[in-house]
Amino acid sequence: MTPEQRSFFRERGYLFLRGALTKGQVRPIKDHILDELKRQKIWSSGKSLSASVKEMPAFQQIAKLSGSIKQHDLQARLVTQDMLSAIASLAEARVVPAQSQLLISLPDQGGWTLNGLNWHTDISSSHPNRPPGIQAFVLIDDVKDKGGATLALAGSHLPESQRESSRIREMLRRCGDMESELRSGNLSVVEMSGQAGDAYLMDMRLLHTPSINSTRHVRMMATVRYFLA
Ligand SMILES: O=C(O)CCC(=O)C(=O)O
Repeated sequence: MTPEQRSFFRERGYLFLRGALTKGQVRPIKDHILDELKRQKIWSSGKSLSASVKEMPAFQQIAKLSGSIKQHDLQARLVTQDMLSAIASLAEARVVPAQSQLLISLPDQGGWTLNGLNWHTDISSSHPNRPPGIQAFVLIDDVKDKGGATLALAGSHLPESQRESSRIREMLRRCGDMESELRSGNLSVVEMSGQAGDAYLMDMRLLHTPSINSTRHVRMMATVRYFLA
């Protein structure tokens, strides 16, 4: 980890790691997801096989798919020794692994929007000046912009933003002139798109949300959370 990467992470609350895993490392996970979508009669060869799953509201669909498709040894497959060292170095503390899960959305969930998303943090932070944990998001397949990648609000981990957290969430819900409001608060929306094998490391104080997959491709990502020991 370079000093620049460490200071970027401290300031923005996330770090992009291009090619953290090779395509060969993520390919078996992609194949498993596609096999399971077919076996469970949900989606195959570019077609939806289940009207009930297809018609679910976008975020309910993600929860349903992520709950019904399990990958054995997901954490060991996703987190290389290099990634683990990067996480420990950014945390500046010992970390322990917590939950890991697949994040899957079907294609064509509707028009992409920043309206009505579900911005949240997963755990509350007992200490405003250090992350309670670091969450890794790994792209199992290429995810294009507007392809349902997780969105994070860079800068929202800083103590001044945390104090303003309810105002920021309200602003994100209203989605008025959001860009200029975000800029004035030194905040920016990061879309975790990229190519298979890319990864994002995120300070768990950052507000984040699932997003709408407006593309014709299944969104396949996976996540592992690490808590500070
Ligand atoms: O991309 C998604 O589906 C949401 C991910 C999320 O909110 C989480 O893992 O905490």
